[in-house]
Amino acid sequence: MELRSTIRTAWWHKATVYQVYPRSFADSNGDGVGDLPGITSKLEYLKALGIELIWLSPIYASPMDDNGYDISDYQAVAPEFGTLADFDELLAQARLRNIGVILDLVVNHTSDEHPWFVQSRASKQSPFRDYYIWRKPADDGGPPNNLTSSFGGSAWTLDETTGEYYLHLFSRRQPDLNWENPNVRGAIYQMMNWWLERGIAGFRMDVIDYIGKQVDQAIVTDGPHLHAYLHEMNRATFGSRDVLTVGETWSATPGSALLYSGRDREELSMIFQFEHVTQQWDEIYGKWRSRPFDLIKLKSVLSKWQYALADDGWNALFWGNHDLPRAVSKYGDVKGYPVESAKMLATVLHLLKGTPFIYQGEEIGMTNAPFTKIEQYRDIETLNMHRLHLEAGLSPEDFIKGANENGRDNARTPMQWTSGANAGFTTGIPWIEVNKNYATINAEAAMSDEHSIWNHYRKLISLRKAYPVIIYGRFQSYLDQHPDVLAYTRTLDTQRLTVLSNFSARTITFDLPHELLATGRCLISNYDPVDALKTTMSLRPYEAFAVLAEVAGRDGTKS
Ligand code: TEU
Ligand code: CA
Repeated sequence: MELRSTIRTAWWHKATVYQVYPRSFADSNGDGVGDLPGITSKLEYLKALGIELIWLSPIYASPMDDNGYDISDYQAVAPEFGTLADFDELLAQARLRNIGVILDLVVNHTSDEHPWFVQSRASKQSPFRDYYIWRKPADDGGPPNNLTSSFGGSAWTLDETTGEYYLHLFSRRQPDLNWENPNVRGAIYQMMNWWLERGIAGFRMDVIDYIGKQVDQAIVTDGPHLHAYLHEMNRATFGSRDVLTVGETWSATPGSALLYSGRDREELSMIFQFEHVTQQWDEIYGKWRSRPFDLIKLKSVLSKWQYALADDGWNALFWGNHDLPRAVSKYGDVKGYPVESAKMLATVLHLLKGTPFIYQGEEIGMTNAPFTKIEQYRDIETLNMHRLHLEAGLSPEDFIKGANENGRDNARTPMQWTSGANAGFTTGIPWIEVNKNYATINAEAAMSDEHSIWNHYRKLISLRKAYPVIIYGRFQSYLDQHPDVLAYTRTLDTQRLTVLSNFSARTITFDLPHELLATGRCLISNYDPVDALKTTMSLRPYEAFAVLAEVAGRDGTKS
Protein backbone atom coordinates (compact mmCIF):
# COMPACT_ATOMS: atom_id res chain seq x y z
CA MET A 1 0.00 0.00 0.00
CA GLU A 2 2.79 2.32 0.90
CA LEU A 3 4.35 2.08 -2.53
CA ARG A 4 1.11 2.89 -4.33
CA SER A 5 0.49 5.97 -2.31
CA THR A 6 3.86 7.45 -3.19
CA ILE A 7 3.43 6.94 -6.91
CA ARG A 8 2.31 10.04 -8.69
CA THR A 9 1.87 9.00 -12.28
CA ALA A 10 2.67 11.14 -15.26
CA TRP A 11 2.06 10.38 -18.93
CA TRP A 12 5.76 10.69 -19.70
CA HIS A 13 6.62 7.89 -17.28
CA LYS A 14 5.68 5.32 -19.87
CA ALA A 15 6.74 7.15 -22.99
CA THR A 16 9.92 6.52 -24.90
CA VAL A 17 11.59 9.61 -26.35
CA TYR A 18 13.46 9.67 -29.65
CA GLN A 19 16.13 12.29 -30.20
CA VAL A 20 16.39 13.75 -33.68
CA TYR A 21 19.51 15.64 -34.72
CA PRO A 22 17.85 17.58 -37.54
CA ARG A 23 20.99 18.21 -39.57
CA SER A 24 21.62 14.48 -39.94
CA PHE A 25 18.15 12.94 -39.98
CA ALA A 26 16.53 13.34 -43.39
CA ASP A 27 17.17 15.83 -46.20
CA SER A 28 14.07 16.66 -48.24
CA ASN A 29 15.56 19.03 -50.82
CA GLY A 30 18.94 17.63 -51.76
CA ASP A 31 21.11 20.35 -50.21
CA GLY A 32 22.89 17.76 -48.08
CA VAL A 33 21.44 19.05 -44.80
CA GLY A 34 18.58 17.38 -42.95
CA ASP A 35 15.48 19.55 -42.47
CA LEU A 36 11.98 19.81 -40.98
CA PRO A 37 10.07 18.44 -43.99
CA GLY A 38 12.54 15.54 -43.86
CA ILE A 39 11.57 14.85 -40.25
CA THR A 40 7.86 15.10 -41.09
CA SER A 41 8.36 12.53 -43.84
CA LYS A 42 9.73 10.07 -41.25
CA LEU A 43 6.94 10.34 -38.68
CA GLU A 44 5.40 7.08 -39.89
CA TYR A 45 8.71 5.40 -39.24
CA LEU A 46 8.77 6.73 -35.67
CA LYS A 47 5.16 5.78 -35.13
CA ALA A 48 5.88 2.24 -36.29
CA LEU A 49 8.65 2.07 -33.72
CA GLY A 50 6.18 3.13 -31.00
CA ILE A 51 7.63 6.56 -30.30
CA GLU A 52 5.36 9.05 -28.51
CA LEU A 53 7.76 11.95 -28.14
CA ILE A 54 10.57 13.36 -30.18
CA TRP A 55 13.22 15.77 -28.96
CA LEU A 56 14.59 17.97 -31.70
CA SER A 57 18.10 19.33 -31.29
CA PRO A 58 18.01 23.09 -32.10
CA ILE A 59 16.12 24.13 -35.23
CA TYR A 60 16.34 27.89 -34.66
CA ALA A 61 18.03 30.61 -36.73
CA SER A 62 21.76 30.25 -36.18
CA PRO A 63 25.12 30.87 -37.84
CA MET A 64 25.74 27.16 -37.04
CA ASP A 65 29.08 27.64 -35.32
CA ASP A 66 27.98 24.75 -33.04
CA ASN A 67 25.30 23.21 -35.30
CA GLY A 68 22.49 25.34 -33.92
CA TYR A 69 23.48 25.44 -30.23
CA ASP A 70 24.35 29.06 -31.06
CA ILE A 71 21.01 30.76 -31.60
CA SER A 72 20.59 34.15 -33.29
CA ASP A 73 16.79 34.23 -33.18
CA TYR A 74 14.82 32.05 -30.77
CA GLN A 75 11.57 32.60 -32.62
CA ALA A 76 12.67 31.77 -36.14
CA VAL A 77 13.59 28.53 -37.86
CA ALA A 78 17.01 28.22 -39.51
CA PRO A 79 16.42 28.61 -43.27
CA GLU A 80 18.40 25.43 -43.99
CA PHE A 81 15.95 23.52 -41.78
CA GLY A 82 12.82 25.17 -43.23
CA THR A 83 10.25 27.70 -42.10
CA LEU A 84 7.93 28.25 -39.17
CA ALA A 85 5.17 26.89 -41.42
CA ASP A 86 7.22 23.70 -41.86
CA PHE A 87 7.51 23.50 -38.09
CA ASP A 88 3.75 23.90 -37.60
CA GLU A 89 3.18 21.22 -40.21
CA LEU A 90 5.57 18.88 -38.39
CA LEU A 91 3.72 19.55 -35.14
CA ALA A 92 0.33 18.94 -36.74
CA GLN A 93 1.43 15.75 -38.49
CA ALA A 94 3.05 14.52 -35.31
CA ARG A 95 -0.11 15.21 -33.33
CA LEU A 96 -2.15 13.17 -35.81
CA ARG A 97 0.10 10.26 -34.85
CA ASN A 98 0.02 10.98 -31.11
CA ILE A 99 3.61 12.12 -31.14
CA GLY A 100 4.63 15.14 -29.09
CA VAL A 101 7.55 17.39 -30.03
CA ILE A 102 10.07 18.61 -27.46
CA LEU A 103 12.34 21.51 -28.35
CA ASP A 104 15.89 22.15 -27.26
CA LEU A 105 16.04 25.19 -25.01
CA VAL A 106 19.49 26.74 -25.29
CA VAL A 107 19.42 29.66 -22.90
CA ASN A 108 22.75 29.55 -21.13
CA HIS A 109 24.12 31.40 -24.15
CA THR A 110 23.11 32.82 -27.51
CA SER A 111 24.98 33.27 -30.77
CA ASP A 112 27.21 36.34 -31.05
CA GLU A 113 24.87 37.27 -33.92
CA HIS A 114 21.82 37.45 -31.66
CA PRO A 115 20.56 41.09 -31.70
CA TRP A 116 20.88 41.17 -27.90
CA PHE A 117 24.61 40.52 -28.15
CA VAL A 118 25.10 42.79 -31.14
CA GLN A 119 23.66 45.62 -29.04
CA SER A 120 25.37 44.48 -25.85
CA ARG A 121 28.82 44.66 -27.35
CA ALA A 122 28.17 47.99 -29.11
CA SER A 123 28.48 50.16 -26.00
CA LYS A 124 28.70 50.02 -22.23
CA GLN A 125 25.58 52.21 -22.12
CA SER A 126 23.43 49.85 -24.19
CA PRO A 127 20.28 48.64 -22.37
CA PHE A 128 21.43 45.18 -23.48
CA ARG A 129 24.92 45.49 -22.02
CA ASP A 130 23.90 43.63 -18.88
CA TYR A 131 22.23 40.82 -20.87
CA TYR A 132 25.68 39.23 -21.06
CA ILE A 133 28.62 38.88 -18.72
CA TRP A 134 31.23 41.60 -19.17
CA ARG A 135 34.28 42.19 -17.04
CA LYS A 136 37.25 44.54 -17.08
CA PRO A 137 40.62 43.03 -18.03
CA ALA A 138 42.84 41.81 -15.17
CA ASP A 139 45.66 44.15 -14.09
CA ASP A 140 47.97 42.65 -16.69
CA GLY A 141 45.37 43.19 -19.40
CA GLY A 142 44.61 39.46 -19.55
CA PRO A 143 41.29 37.69 -18.93
CA PRO A 144 39.47 38.48 -15.66
CA ASN A 145 40.03 34.94 -14.34
CA ASN A 146 41.03 31.49 -15.50
CA LEU A 147 37.63 30.02 -16.34
CA THR A 148 37.98 27.85 -19.42
CA SER A 149 35.70 27.05 -22.32
CA SER A 150 34.43 23.49 -22.88
CA PHE A 151 35.72 23.83 -26.42
CA GLY A 152 39.23 24.76 -25.26
CA GLY A 153 41.07 27.89 -24.19
CA SER A 154 39.94 30.77 -22.02
CA ALA A 155 36.24 31.36 -21.47
CA TRP A 156 36.87 35.08 -21.93
CA THR A 157 37.30 37.03 -25.15
CA LEU A 158 38.35 40.67 -25.27
CA ASP A 159 36.01 42.82 -27.29
CA GLU A 160 37.89 45.73 -28.85
CA THR A 161 34.86 48.02 -29.10
CA THR A 162 34.59 48.58 -25.36
CA GLY A 163 37.86 47.10 -24.13
CA GLU A 164 36.14 44.55 -21.87
CA TYR A 165 36.00 40.78 -21.86
CA TYR A 166 32.79 38.76 -22.31
CA LEU A 167 32.25 35.26 -20.95
CA HIS A 168 31.65 32.24 -23.19
CA LEU A 169 31.78 28.82 -21.58
CA PHE A 170 31.56 27.31 -25.08
CA SER A 171 32.82 28.85 -28.34
CA ARG A 172 33.62 32.57 -28.53
CA ARG A 173 30.59 32.75 -30.79
CA GLN A 174 28.37 31.57 -27.88
CA PRO A 175 28.40 34.41 -25.32
CA ASP A 176 26.83 33.49 -21.97
CA LEU A 177 23.63 35.24 -20.97
CA ASN A 178 23.49 36.99 -17.61
CA TRP A 179 20.74 35.16 -15.72
CA GLU A 180 21.05 37.56 -12.82
CA ASN A 181 19.36 40.16 -14.97
CA PRO A 182 15.57 39.82 -14.51
CA ASN A 183 15.00 41.24 -18.00
CA VAL A 184 16.93 38.33 -19.47
CA ARG A 185 14.87 35.83 -17.51
CA GLY A 186 11.63 37.57 -18.47
CA ALA A 187 12.52 37.61 -22.16
CA ILE A 188 13.36 33.90 -22.08
CA TYR A 189 10.12 32.98 -20.30
CA GLN A 190 8.16 34.96 -22.88
CA MET A 191 9.90 33.10 -25.69
CA MET A 192 9.21 29.76 -23.99
CA ASN A 193 5.52 30.58 -23.70
CA TRP A 194 5.41 31.49 -27.37
CA TRP A 195 6.58 27.97 -28.26
CA LEU A 196 4.35 26.32 -25.65
CA GLU A 197 1.37 28.10 -27.15
CA ARG A 198 2.30 26.69 -30.56
CA GLY A 199 1.69 23.28 -29.04
CA ILE A 200 5.04 21.75 -28.19
CA ALA A 201 5.23 18.93 -25.63
CA GLY A 202 8.13 20.26 -23.59
CA PHE A 203 11.77 21.25 -23.50
CA ARG A 204 15.18 19.64 -23.23
CA MET A 205 17.29 22.27 -21.48
CA ASP A 206 20.85 22.68 -22.66
CA VAL A 207 23.51 22.95 -19.90
CA ILE A 208 20.82 24.21 -17.58
CA ASP A 209 23.04 23.58 -14.54
CA TYR A 210 25.11 26.59 -15.69
CA ILE A 211 22.47 29.30 -15.36
CA GLY A 212 23.14 30.04 -11.69
CA LYS A 213 26.85 30.70 -12.32
CA GLN A 214 28.83 33.16 -10.20
CA VAL A 215 31.76 34.00 -12.45
CA ASP A 216 33.68 36.09 -9.96
CA GLN A 217 33.90 33.09 -7.65
CA ALA A 218 34.57 30.82 -10.64
CA ILE A 219 31.37 28.91 -9.86
CA VAL A 220 29.86 27.55 -13.06
CA THR A 221 27.48 24.75 -12.12
CA ASP A 222 25.11 24.55 -9.16
CA GLY A 223 25.29 28.25 -8.38
CA PRO A 224 23.33 29.59 -5.42
CA HIS A 225 20.32 30.73 -7.49
CA LEU A 226 20.10 27.81 -9.89
CA HIS A 227 17.09 26.12 -8.32
CA ALA A 228 15.35 29.41 -7.63
CA TYR A 229 15.61 30.30 -11.33
CA LEU A 230 14.26 26.91 -12.39
CA HIS A 231 11.37 27.21 -9.99
CA GLU A 232 10.66 30.70 -11.29
CA MET A 233 10.81 29.41 -14.88
CA ASN A 234 8.45 26.58 -14.05
CA ARG A 235 5.93 29.01 -12.53
CA ALA A 236 6.26 31.52 -15.37
CA THR A 237 6.02 29.04 -18.23
CA PHE A 238 5.38 25.30 -18.40
CA GLY A 239 4.30 24.66 -14.80
CA SER A 240 0.62 24.94 -15.62
CA ARG A 241 0.91 22.62 -18.60
CA ASP A 242 1.27 18.88 -18.85
CA VAL A 243 4.64 18.78 -20.61
CA LEU A 244 7.94 16.97 -20.21
CA THR A 245 11.04 18.92 -19.23
CA VAL A 246 14.48 17.39 -19.05
CA GLY A 247 17.57 19.25 -17.97
CA GLU A 248 21.02 18.53 -19.35
CA THR A 249 23.14 18.55 -16.20
CA TRP A 250 26.66 17.15 -16.47
CA SER A 251 27.29 18.19 -12.87
CA ALA A 252 24.29 16.39 -11.39
CA THR A 253 24.59 14.24 -8.30
CA PRO A 254 21.80 12.12 -6.86
CA GLY A 255 21.32 14.91 -4.33
CA SER A 256 20.89 17.66 -6.89
CA ALA A 257 18.74 15.36 -9.03
CA LEU A 258 16.19 15.30 -6.22
CA LEU A 259 16.17 19.09 -6.25
CA TYR A 260 15.66 19.26 -10.00
CA SER A 261 13.08 16.51 -10.31
CA GLY A 262 11.57 16.03 -6.85
CA ARG A 263 7.81 15.82 -7.10
CA ASP A 264 7.07 18.81 -4.92
CA ARG A 265 9.89 21.04 -6.17
CA GLU A 266 8.13 22.50 -9.23
CA GLU A 267 11.31 22.52 -11.28
CA LEU A 268 11.81 19.87 -14.01
CA SER A 269 10.37 16.44 -14.86
CA MET A 270 13.80 14.82 -14.97
CA ILE A 271 17.45 15.42 -15.77
CA PHE A 272 20.15 13.77 -17.81
CA GLN A 273 23.07 12.80 -15.59
CA PHE A 274 26.29 11.69 -17.27
CA GLU A 275 28.08 9.65 -14.68
CA HIS A 276 27.49 6.33 -16.43
CA VAL A 277 28.80 7.58 -19.78
CA THR A 278 31.90 9.31 -18.42
CA GLN A 279 33.21 6.37 -16.37
CA GLN A 280 36.00 5.77 -18.86
CA TRP A 281 37.14 9.37 -19.20
CA ASP A 282 40.70 10.11 -18.20
CA GLU A 283 41.13 12.38 -15.20
CA ILE A 284 43.43 14.73 -17.09
CA TYR A 285 42.70 14.30 -20.79
CA GLY A 286 38.98 13.67 -20.39
CA LYS A 287 37.32 11.87 -23.24
CA TRP A 288 40.24 12.31 -25.63
CA ARG A 289 42.09 9.50 -23.92
CA SER A 290 39.84 6.89 -22.45
CA ARG A 291 40.39 4.09 -19.98
CA PRO A 292 39.32 0.47 -20.36
CA PHE A 293 35.70 -0.42 -19.81
CA ASP A 294 34.88 -1.58 -16.29
CA LEU A 295 31.45 -3.18 -15.86
CA ILE A 296 31.61 -3.24 -12.08
CA LYS A 297 32.01 0.52 -12.08
CA LEU A 298 29.27 1.05 -14.63
CA LYS A 299 26.90 -1.12 -12.59
CA SER A 300 27.64 0.76 -9.42
CA VAL A 301 26.78 4.05 -11.13
CA LEU A 302 23.57 2.75 -12.70
CA SER A 303 22.46 1.24 -9.39
CA LYS A 304 23.35 4.32 -7.43
CA TRP A 305 21.03 6.41 -9.60
CA GLN A 306 18.25 3.84 -9.52
CA TYR A 307 18.32 3.65 -5.73
CA ALA A 308 18.67 7.40 -5.22
CA LEU A 309 15.57 8.22 -7.25
CA ALA A 310 13.52 5.22 -6.15
CA ASP A 311 10.92 7.15 -4.18
CA ASP A 312 11.21 10.69 -5.48
CA GLY A 313 12.61 12.31 -8.59
CA TRP A 314 12.76 10.53 -11.93
CA ASN A 315 15.59 9.19 -14.09
CA ALA A 316 16.14 9.90 -17.77
CA LEU A 317 17.73 6.78 -19.27
CA PHE A 318 20.13 6.93 -22.21
CA TRP A 319 23.31 5.46 -23.66
CA GLY A 320 23.94 8.06 -26.31
CA ASN A 321 23.14 11.46 -27.75
CA HIS A 322 24.60 13.89 -30.30
CA ASP A 323 27.59 14.62 -28.02
CA LEU A 324 28.49 11.02 -27.24
CA PRO A 325 29.86 8.06 -29.19
CA ARG A 326 27.55 5.39 -30.54
CA ALA A 327 26.45 3.08 -27.73
CA VAL A 328 27.12 -0.16 -29.59
CA SER A 329 30.64 1.01 -30.47
CA LYS A 330 31.34 2.08 -26.93
CA TYR A 331 29.80 -0.67 -24.81
CA GLY A 332 29.04 -3.41 -27.33
CA ASP A 333 30.99 -5.40 -29.88
CA VAL A 334 30.55 -4.07 -33.41
CA LYS A 335 32.96 -6.59 -34.91
CA GLY A 336 31.88 -9.83 -33.27
CA TYR A 337 28.34 -9.31 -31.97
CA PRO A 338 26.85 -6.12 -33.38
CA VAL A 339 23.24 -7.29 -33.24
CA GLU A 340 23.41 -9.21 -29.97
CA SER A 341 25.28 -6.48 -28.12
CA ALA A 342 23.02 -3.67 -29.40
CA LYS A 343 19.96 -5.61 -28.25
CA MET A 344 21.58 -6.38 -24.92
CA LEU A 345 22.31 -2.70 -24.27
CA ALA A 346 18.76 -1.75 -25.17
CA THR A 347 17.29 -4.44 -22.92
CA VAL A 348 19.36 -3.38 -19.93
CA LEU A 349 18.53 0.32 -20.32
CA HIS A 350 14.85 0.16 -21.23
CA LEU A 351 13.89 -2.08 -18.33
CA LEU A 352 15.35 0.27 -15.73
CA LYS A 353 13.13 2.74 -13.90
CA GLY A 354 12.96 6.03 -15.78
CA THR A 355 12.10 7.45 -19.17
CA PRO A 356 14.27 5.99 -21.97
CA PHE A 357 15.73 8.20 -24.68
CA ILE A 358 16.81 6.70 -28.01
CA TYR A 359 19.29 8.64 -30.10
CA GLN A 360 18.56 8.49 -33.83
CA GLY A 361 20.13 5.46 -35.49
CA GLU A 362 20.70 3.65 -32.21
CA GLU A 363 17.60 1.58 -32.97
CA ILE A 364 19.28 0.14 -36.08
CA GLY A 365 22.69 -0.30 -34.47
CA MET A 366 24.50 2.60 -36.13
CA THR A 367 28.20 2.70 -35.24
CA ASN A 368 30.94 5.29 -34.73
CA ALA A 369 32.33 7.19 -37.70
CA PRO A 370 35.46 5.51 -39.09
CA PHE A 371 37.13 8.81 -39.95
CA THR A 372 40.90 8.69 -40.45
CA LYS A 373 41.62 12.32 -41.35
CA ILE A 374 40.84 15.50 -39.46
CA GLU A 375 39.36 16.93 -42.70
CA GLN A 376 36.47 14.49 -42.33
CA TYR A 377 35.40 16.00 -39.01
CA ARG A 378 32.95 18.90 -38.75
CA ASP A 379 32.43 19.37 -35.01
CA ILE A 380 33.77 22.62 -33.52
CA GLU A 381 34.81 20.87 -30.31
CA THR A 382 36.80 18.21 -32.20
CA LEU A 383 38.43 20.76 -34.50
CA ASN A 384 39.38 23.08 -31.63
CA MET A 385 40.71 20.23 -29.52
CA HIS A 386 42.70 18.91 -32.47
CA ARG A 387 44.51 22.23 -32.76
CA LEU A 388 45.12 22.49 -29.01
CA HIS A 389 46.25 18.90 -28.52
CA LEU A 390 48.64 19.06 -31.47
CA GLU A 391 50.07 22.33 -30.14
CA ALA A 392 50.60 20.52 -26.83
CA GLY A 393 52.60 17.81 -28.59
CA LEU A 394 50.09 15.01 -29.20
CA SER A 395 50.55 13.16 -32.49
CA PRO A 396 47.82 13.55 -35.12
CA GLU A 397 47.33 9.75 -35.06
CA ASP A 398 46.77 9.73 -31.31
CA PHE A 399 44.30 12.56 -31.57
CA ILE A 400 42.32 10.78 -34.30
CA LYS A 401 42.30 7.67 -32.12
CA GLY A 402 40.63 9.62 -29.31
CA ALA A 403 38.21 11.30 -31.71
CA ASN A 404 37.32 7.91 -33.22
CA GLU A 405 36.39 6.71 -29.77
CA ASN A 406 34.65 9.67 -28.24
CA GLY A 407 34.36 12.58 -30.67
CA ARG A 408 30.91 14.09 -31.16
CA ASP A 409 30.83 13.49 -34.93
CA ASN A 410 30.54 9.76 -34.23
CA ALA A 411 26.86 10.30 -33.56
CA ARG A 412 26.35 12.91 -36.25
CA THR A 413 26.86 10.95 -39.47
CA PRO A 414 23.66 10.83 -41.51
CA MET A 415 20.83 8.53 -40.51
CA GLN A 416 21.02 5.35 -42.56
CA TRP A 417 17.62 4.83 -44.17
CA THR A 418 18.31 2.53 -47.11
CA SER A 419 21.10 0.73 -48.94
CA GLY A 420 20.78 3.26 -51.77
CA ALA A 421 23.06 6.23 -52.52
CA ASN A 422 24.04 8.22 -49.39
CA ALA A 423 22.01 5.79 -47.30
CA GLY A 424 18.87 7.49 -48.57
CA PHE A 425 19.65 10.52 -46.40
CA THR A 426 20.11 12.96 -49.28
CA THR A 427 20.14 13.11 -53.06
CA GLY A 428 22.91 15.69 -52.80
CA ILE A 429 26.27 15.77 -51.05
CA PRO A 430 25.86 15.14 -47.30
CA TRP A 431 27.31 17.83 -45.02
CA ILE A 432 29.25 15.10 -43.22
CA GLU A 433 30.22 11.73 -44.67
CA VAL A 434 27.81 8.83 -44.49
CA ASN A 435 29.13 5.75 -42.68
CA LYS A 436 29.88 3.19 -45.40
CA ASN A 437 28.29 0.37 -43.43
CA TYR A 438 24.87 1.65 -44.53
CA ALA A 439 24.85 -1.12 -47.12
CA THR A 440 23.95 -3.51 -44.29
CA ILE A 441 22.96 -1.21 -41.42
CA ASN A 442 19.90 0.70 -42.55
CA ALA A 443 16.30 1.23 -41.46
CA GLU A 444 14.72 -0.41 -44.47
CA ALA A 445 16.57 -3.67 -43.91
CA ALA A 446 15.96 -3.49 -40.17
CA MET A 447 12.20 -3.05 -40.48
CA SER A 448 11.81 -6.06 -42.75
CA ASP A 449 13.82 -8.40 -40.51
CA GLU A 450 11.85 -9.72 -37.56
CA HIS A 451 15.09 -10.43 -35.67
CA SER A 452 16.54 -6.96 -36.16
CA ILE A 453 17.73 -4.54 -33.50
CA TRP A 454 14.90 -2.28 -34.65
CA ASN A 455 12.26 -4.89 -33.86
CA HIS A 456 13.87 -5.46 -30.48
CA TYR A 457 13.54 -1.76 -29.67
CA ARG A 458 9.96 -1.80 -30.88
CA LYS A 459 9.22 -4.64 -28.51
CA LEU A 460 10.86 -2.91 -25.54
CA ILE A 461 8.86 0.26 -26.22
CA SER A 462 5.60 -1.69 -26.31
CA LEU A 463 6.46 -3.71 -23.18
CA ARG A 464 6.87 -0.47 -21.25
CA LYS A 465 3.35 0.52 -22.21
CA ALA A 466 1.93 -2.84 -21.20
CA TYR A 467 3.68 -3.65 -17.89
CA PRO A 468 3.48 -1.25 -14.93
CA VAL A 469 6.31 -3.21 -13.31
CA ILE A 470 8.64 -1.76 -15.94
CA ILE A 471 7.51 1.76 -15.13
CA TYR A 472 7.12 1.66 -11.35
CA GLY A 473 8.71 -1.54 -10.09
CA ARG A 474 11.24 -1.27 -7.28
CA PHE A 475 14.82 -1.74 -8.51
CA GLN A 476 17.28 -4.11 -6.91
CA SER A 477 20.72 -4.99 -8.29
CA TYR A 478 22.45 -8.36 -7.96
CA LEU A 479 25.93 -9.77 -8.59
CA ASP A 480 27.42 -6.30 -8.12
CA GLN A 481 30.98 -7.66 -8.10
CA HIS A 482 30.63 -9.86 -11.17
CA PRO A 483 32.91 -8.46 -13.92
CA ASP A 484 30.75 -9.55 -16.89
CA VAL A 485 27.16 -10.00 -15.75
CA LEU A 486 24.69 -7.22 -15.08
CA ALA A 487 21.63 -8.40 -13.17
CA TYR A 488 18.70 -6.64 -11.60
CA THR A 489 15.08 -7.06 -10.65
CA ARG A 490 12.08 -4.77 -10.76
CA THR A 491 9.28 -5.62 -8.36
CA LEU A 492 5.73 -4.32 -8.20
CA ASP A 493 3.01 -5.93 -6.09
CA THR A 494 3.34 -9.65 -6.79
CA GLN A 495 5.27 -9.33 -10.01
CA ARG A 496 9.00 -9.52 -10.31
CA LEU A 497 10.91 -8.86 -13.49
CA THR A 498 14.43 -10.28 -13.53
CA VAL A 499 16.86 -8.91 -16.09
CA LEU A 500 20.09 -10.79 -16.78
CA SER A 501 22.76 -9.71 -19.23
CA ASN A 502 26.26 -10.58 -20.33
CA PHE A 503 28.55 -7.69 -21.25
CA SER A 504 31.25 -9.95 -22.67
CA ALA A 505 31.96 -11.87 -25.87
CA ARG A 506 32.35 -15.14 -23.93
CA THR A 507 29.83 -17.55 -22.51
CA ILE A 508 29.60 -16.85 -18.80
CA THR A 509 28.39 -19.39 -16.27
CA PHE A 510 27.49 -18.21 -12.79
CA ASP A 511 25.30 -18.93 -9.80
CA LEU A 512 22.12 -16.99 -9.33
CA PRO A 513 21.26 -15.76 -5.82
CA HIS A 514 18.82 -18.16 -4.28
CA GLU A 515 16.01 -15.62 -3.89
CA LEU A 516 15.84 -15.14 -7.68
CA LEU A 517 15.10 -18.76 -8.54
CA ALA A 518 11.73 -18.87 -10.28
CA THR A 519 9.97 -19.92 -13.40
CA GLY A 520 8.05 -17.28 -15.25
CA ARG A 521 7.50 -15.85 -18.67
CA CYS A 522 10.26 -14.48 -20.87
CA LEU A 523 9.22 -10.98 -21.95
CA ILE A 524 12.19 -10.37 -24.21
CA SER A 525 15.48 -11.99 -25.16
CA ASN A 526 18.19 -11.65 -27.79
CA TYR A 527 18.80 -15.38 -28.28
CA ASP A 528 16.04 -17.90 -27.54
CA PRO A 529 13.49 -17.13 -24.84
CA VAL A 530 14.47 -18.26 -21.34
CA ASP A 531 11.81 -18.72 -18.69
CA ALA A 532 13.54 -20.66 -15.90
CA LEU A 533 15.85 -18.89 -13.49
CA LYS A 534 17.97 -21.71 -12.10
CA THR A 535 20.83 -21.96 -9.64
CA THR A 536 23.42 -22.21 -12.37
CA MET A 537 22.91 -19.98 -15.37
CA SER A 538 24.88 -19.67 -18.58
CA LEU A 539 24.73 -16.57 -20.70
CA ARG A 540 26.03 -16.61 -24.26
CA PRO A 541 28.03 -13.66 -25.68
CA TYR A 542 26.08 -10.45 -25.00
CA GLU A 543 22.98 -12.46 -24.13
CA ALA A 544 20.24 -10.59 -22.29
CA PHE A 545 16.70 -11.49 -21.31
CA ALA A 546 13.96 -10.58 -18.88
CA VAL A 547 11.75 -13.03 -17.02
CA LEU A 548 8.49 -12.00 -15.37
CA ALA A 549 7.54 -14.16 -12.39
CA GLU A 550 4.89 -14.12 -9.69
CA VAL A 551 6.33 -13.77 -6.22
CA ALA A 552 4.85 -14.20 -2.79
CA GLY A 553 3.57 -11.19 -0.91
CA ARG A 554 3.07 -7.62 -1.85
CA ASP A 555 6.02 -5.95 -3.59
CA GLY A 556 7.76 -9.26 -3.61
CA THR A 557 8.41 -9.32 0.10
CA LYS A 558 8.28 -12.82 1.45
CA SER A 559 5.43 -13.17 3.91
O1 TEU B 1 26.45 20.11 -24.32
C1 TEU B 1 27.09 20.50 -23.15
C2 TEU B 1 28.42 20.03 -23.01
O2 TEU B 1 28.97 20.27 -21.97
C3 TEU B 1 29.05 19.23 -24.11
O3 TEU B 1 29.50 20.10 -25.08
C4 TEU B 1 30.15 18.49 -23.52
O4 TEU B 1 30.92 19.34 -22.77
C5 TEU B 1 31.10 17.89 -24.47
O5 TEU B 1 30.47 17.17 -25.46
C6 TEU B 1 32.00 17.00 -23.70
O6 TEU B 1 33.24 17.01 -24.23
C7 TEU B 1 25.41 20.90 -24.79
C8 TEU B 1 24.98 20.40 -26.14
O7 TEU B 1 24.45 19.12 -26.00
C9 TEU B 1 26.14 20.46 -27.07
O8 TEU B 1 25.86 19.89 -28.32
C10 TEU B 1 26.51 21.92 -27.22
O9 TEU B 1 27.66 22.03 -27.99
C11 TEU B 1 26.75 22.58 -25.86
O10 TEU B 1 25.77 22.26 -24.90
C12 TEU B 1 26.72 24.08 -26.02
O11 TEU B 1 25.42 24.52 -26.28
CA1 CA C 1 17.77 20.02 -46.72
